Amino acid sequence: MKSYLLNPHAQLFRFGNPIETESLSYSRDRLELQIEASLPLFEVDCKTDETVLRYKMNKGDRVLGLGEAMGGADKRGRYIEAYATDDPVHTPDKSALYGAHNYLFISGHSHCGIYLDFPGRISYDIGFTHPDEMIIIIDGVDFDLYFFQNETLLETVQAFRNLQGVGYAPPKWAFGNQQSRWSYDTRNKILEVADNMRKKWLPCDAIYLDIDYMEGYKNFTIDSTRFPDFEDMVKEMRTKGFRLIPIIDAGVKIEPGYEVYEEGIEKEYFCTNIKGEPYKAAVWPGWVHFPDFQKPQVRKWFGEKYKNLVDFGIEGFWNDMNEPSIFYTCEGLKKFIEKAKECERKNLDLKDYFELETLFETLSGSKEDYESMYQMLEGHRTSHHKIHNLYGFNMTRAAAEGLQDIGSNKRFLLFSRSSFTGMGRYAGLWTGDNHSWWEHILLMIYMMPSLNMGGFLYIGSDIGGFGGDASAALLIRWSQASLLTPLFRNHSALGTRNQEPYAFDDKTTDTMRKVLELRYALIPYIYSEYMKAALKKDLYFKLLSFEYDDDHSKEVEDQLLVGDSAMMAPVYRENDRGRYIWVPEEMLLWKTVMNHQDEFQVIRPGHHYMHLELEETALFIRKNKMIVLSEPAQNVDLMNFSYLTVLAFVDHYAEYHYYDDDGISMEYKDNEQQGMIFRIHQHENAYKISVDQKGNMDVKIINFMITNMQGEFTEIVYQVSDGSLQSKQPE
Ligand code: MIG
Repeated sequence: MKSYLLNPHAQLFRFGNPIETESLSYSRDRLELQIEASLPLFEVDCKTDETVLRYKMNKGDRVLGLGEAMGGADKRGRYIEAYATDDPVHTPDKSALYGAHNYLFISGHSHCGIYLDFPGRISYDIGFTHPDEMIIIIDGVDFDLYFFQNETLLETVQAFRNLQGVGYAPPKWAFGNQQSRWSYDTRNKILEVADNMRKKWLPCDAIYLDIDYMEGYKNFTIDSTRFPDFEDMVKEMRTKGFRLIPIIDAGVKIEPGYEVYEEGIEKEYFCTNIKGEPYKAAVWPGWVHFPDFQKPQVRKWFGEKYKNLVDFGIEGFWNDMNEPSIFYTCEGLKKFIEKAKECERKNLDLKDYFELETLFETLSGSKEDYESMYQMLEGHRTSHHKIHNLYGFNMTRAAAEGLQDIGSNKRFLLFSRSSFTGMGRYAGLWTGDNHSWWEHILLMIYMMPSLNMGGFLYIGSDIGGFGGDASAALLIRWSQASLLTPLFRNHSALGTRNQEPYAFDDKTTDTMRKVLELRYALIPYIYSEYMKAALKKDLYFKLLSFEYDDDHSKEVEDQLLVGDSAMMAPVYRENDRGRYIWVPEEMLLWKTVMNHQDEFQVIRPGHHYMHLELEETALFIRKNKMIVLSEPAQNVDLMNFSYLTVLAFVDHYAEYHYYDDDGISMEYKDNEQQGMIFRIHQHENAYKISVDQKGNMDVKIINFMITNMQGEFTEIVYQVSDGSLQSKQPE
């Protein structure tokens, strides 16, 4: 083992000879070799083909991180596996989901964290077997272990965030409401959704095309019977104010004559079996091959294919089935059929019956299949199983790099189902096939900050739940809880009840309109905070314990700090008309109420019960902080960001960097200071406001609404003309 000092708060311990995953992005020229440094706190046991890490947990230690996983934000007491899995039933006992996120932070008397840069399977027994012991088993001996330590939890996580590179920036319209379903499978159905949205005044920016838009589930093709004149349809939708977002799957259909298949075969672009023949598995299209995204030339080739759809006017994609999901292979099916034949007409005992059942259940996503698939790694044929967790990451990287070449200076919407740390530089992710269960609202709340720690910023869950039938109340509460999630998309599975915001009764439609309008009003703040987090490698979602160190704040997992100024505390239980909240310092509660004026209330520090009817949405503004709003519209393109409202809660002094840019180009990259700095001083009940502008901004009017600690409101309107600021009100 060799060890390097990256900076005072990050050390790299290199075990053996790890492969380069490219999950992190930092300059490696100044690595300082440390002689005789040893890994703090963890005991390491290097065996022949696996490595075991042990850590003795102290009484108050919390274990945060691990991204997309079941359980609360604190993972203590759980067993988790990093092995990308397509499991559509997220029950509490599931150990593996779609992504592999190998970072965790231990927060107790002191704070430290690790990141394991290893593409194979890792298991985390976090006090599941022995209550005070964390046992991590890495399925290999070659890996990089990063160790982080700093004064505070936030700084410790930032030491990791700092190695991750600048985050993915979606176009600004991607912060609008998006409507999906498996499937709106004809042109008419898409039009119907669009028209319903507009007719009912439900703001919406995008409608999704699930697998049925393709011809025979072949990537980059279009079923021209269901979608005649696709290009015209894309245009028509754009005039109506919607973008269409098609899905792309990992598997390439085996079909002679199909361009992607033919090219892949000819150029040997597919994963193989041990003999070097293209590996065959079944997914939606029937038999498929999987592109070997480990090869740079394959990434380039696949990435360029997105042009087929971009040429029709498409501006966003979602990558699915890229764990990669396998329904079955010949070998798996054969084993099952043999067993079934053996059982035929037999009086089955328990053992036989369960063997049969297990064989059937493990047909999909079987480890044996992944073991017998091969990819090229640094010139060597390597079992896919060993680098399994990189597959979705590299598929999505291929797409991102392809789109960058195709669009040059243009941003695309892109997110993926499977992921590995580092994918946050290229794209976002959604949390996969949740259910229309109340428990899954809470699961989403837990996942958001856990994912952020790993640099996944453009994230969200299927609002209303994917599997199962949603009720109106579930959809409303889920939407309220997603008020500030960067990705805001309602999606549901084939055969489930319709759950568009207009699919229930009128009252639900009205409530949903109110929630969506609030979402759109908040887009200046959401976008500003998102972009700052991406550019400055910071966090967008934070647990309270990242900012407040009182004992209660450490416990709270169902309230989140969002960006610099806001806290959310949604209601997520059926029939609840309010909830308990912990308020660590004075905050301003903003409640939107149906058919009434919004309510504002200063909440004192402490425990409170907050009443919140189904039709009401709550948002908290932190002390000496502000949020920026503008008028909602039917889509983001129609919003006018020249007229802003700043809602501030000021004791003595508050300052805010409002970031904004054109929302479509790549020019944000060197402009992290772009925007306006608002400063509000309070002195003897009068406010002094100053506004500094950096870069091109088109802000004309700013309406400052300031609340003091007593809950008294002051409104000051500013006009920006010729770059200078004038109060419209006499001083
Ligand atoms: O096996 O494309 O998670 O969002 O609607 C199901 C159909 C395949 C899984 C995705 C889901 C999508 C569905 N896909």
